[in-house]
Amino acid sequence: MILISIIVALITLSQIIRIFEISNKIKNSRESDITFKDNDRQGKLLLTFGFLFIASFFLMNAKWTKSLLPISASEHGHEIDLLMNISLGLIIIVFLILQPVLFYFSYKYRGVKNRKALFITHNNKAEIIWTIIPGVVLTVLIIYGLQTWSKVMDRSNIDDALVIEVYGRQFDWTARYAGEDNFLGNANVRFISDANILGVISNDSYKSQIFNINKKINKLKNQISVEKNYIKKNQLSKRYEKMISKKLRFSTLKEKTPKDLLKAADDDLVVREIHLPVNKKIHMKFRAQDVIHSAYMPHFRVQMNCVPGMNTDFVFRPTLTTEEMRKEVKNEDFDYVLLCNKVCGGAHYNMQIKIIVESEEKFNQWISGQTKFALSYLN
Ligand SMILES: [Cu+2]
Repeated sequence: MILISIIVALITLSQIIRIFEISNKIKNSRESDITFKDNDRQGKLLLTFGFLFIASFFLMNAKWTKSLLPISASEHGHEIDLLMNISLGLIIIVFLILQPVLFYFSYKYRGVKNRKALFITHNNKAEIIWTIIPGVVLTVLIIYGLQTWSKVMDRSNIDDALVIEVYGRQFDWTARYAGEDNFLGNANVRFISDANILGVISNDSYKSQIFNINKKINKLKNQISVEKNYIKKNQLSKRYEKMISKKLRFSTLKEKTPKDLLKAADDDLVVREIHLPVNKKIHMKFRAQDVIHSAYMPHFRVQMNCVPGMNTDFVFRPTLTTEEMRKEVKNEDFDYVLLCNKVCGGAHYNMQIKIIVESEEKFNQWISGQTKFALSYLN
């Protein structure tokens, strides 16, 4: 139906143009001739369009301004907002001066009988003015932007920051707190198992992996010793060799991990909900398992890509607790959230984890109730 309508519309249009051409022929005038009546009509149309255009700007502003970023709840968030507001403000001011003038002048200086256009080929003064003013404004804006950026990305004095790892995979997030030593243990994708979804390398996770591999190796050994069929025996031997080299890989990975990092993993806490103490510096480190994800926390003005095989991080300080924010937005059910902001697959839209910002006492209470990584291997 849509296709047919388009075709019919096109045919109609071509017919109208033909009629126009024929009527011109009859009147003995050329198509390119422009009468003063045409000029007058075009000028008035431009003015009308200009009015509607500016009106639509105000209308869209009124309707959609609330869809911009939510209230900022982090220290650097206010600086990013200020930068954004100044840039956007300048653009709007220039827009509101230039656009109405453009349309008004098109109307005011439309072709009228006996009015002749001025013929100006060049004006140095005008050239200098319209080059220097935008040049200076843009330079100031860019320097200001770079300064804000380097302030936001500042990595000095982060030793006292609370270290949290955020781990993305299709389609959920897991967090790991560094524990009492505030030091995260190493992790590797080979160490991932049902009990260790982040692949943390510790003495316990190594032992558990080796235990499972040994079990498989022993089972294969027994199978090989009783197997009579030559082909099957061969297949089993190949699997046996693979298991042996797998075991070797685990040992190498463990040996490569410094002793203090192996220990550092023991007090790590793997959790499915992020808690942040208010007004404390957070050093968030990001990893991904499968594809590129992007950790986005709109209220904290934080977004960082999570890339498999690569470590990224961000330092920020939340300034409003969940309770305070609930009052601010007048919504009892409000919760901070970390969303995936990179289309990463089928359930991307639902890839999120709740964040709770609370007082330091409440935070300590919560974290003392979490299970240390080493203890998760006890049972
Ligand atoms: Cu994702």
